[in-house]
Amino acid sequence: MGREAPWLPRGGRRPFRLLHPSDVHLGAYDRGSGRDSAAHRDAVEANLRAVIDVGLRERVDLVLIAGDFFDNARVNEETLRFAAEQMARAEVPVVIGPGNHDHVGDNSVYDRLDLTSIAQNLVIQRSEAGETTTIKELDVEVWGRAHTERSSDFLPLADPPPRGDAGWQLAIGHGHFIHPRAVLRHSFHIREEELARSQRDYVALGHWEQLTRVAAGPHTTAAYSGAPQSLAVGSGLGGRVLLVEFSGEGDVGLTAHSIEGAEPLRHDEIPLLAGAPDRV
Ligand SMILES: [Mn+2]
Repeated sequence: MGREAPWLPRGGRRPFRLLHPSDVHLGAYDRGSGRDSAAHRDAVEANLRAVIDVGLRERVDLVLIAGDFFDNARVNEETLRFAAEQMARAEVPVVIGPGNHDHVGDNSVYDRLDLTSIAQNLVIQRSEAGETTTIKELDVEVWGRAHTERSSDFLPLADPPPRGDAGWQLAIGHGHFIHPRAVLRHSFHIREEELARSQRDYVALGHWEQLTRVAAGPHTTAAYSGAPQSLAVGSGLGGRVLLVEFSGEGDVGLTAHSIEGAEPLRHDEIPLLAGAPDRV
């Protein structure tokens, strides 16, 4: 925060507020999933409603969903419709960066129903090579690579293009941040050096259940929101969604809101994981 990145545009930038959830896993308990449970299904749906409620209450301007929004490609059609209705309820642009559970390509959950016909504010990023979504009225561009599940060595943050024309440059990454105790056999590596080189102001991360900031060089902020419903709830670090405030001076500040009414965690209260440049 309060840093002068060399790439910052001169003069002020347009302030805005972002909601960043990930790993909702909608439909994880649908009929036919092998985990059929009406009670769990209701809980997952309530989680998404609660996430959108935070966005409405906090008057966010944009929502970025950092992957694993759906649990699998066989979720019930009612789940697809429910998801689209909730996106529409957000009433601001919503960008989904597909993760490994809700990948694009062959047998994609996103090819079953045109969610954007119900939620006209929704953009689904579908390119494995990466694509940029422009939200002109906010002076924001969002870059991300979609998972296809074709290769386990997919690198979500590899080779982002240079910063574009918009004042705010964001990215979405769904993968496994490499830290000093990281398990390297896990797929979809994301490294501190890649985050720093990306020259993005903020990188919305997904794939982990637990809320954490990660090291991303001196000029980039990057964080996992964690899952709204998490095995880590008892730690106080699950059950969260991130509010990201971008100031006119170029600052990026996080607040982790609870979807269960616990106290919000301010930026510096959110744990920060170091990178591990020597681990290969
Ligand atoms: Mn994942």
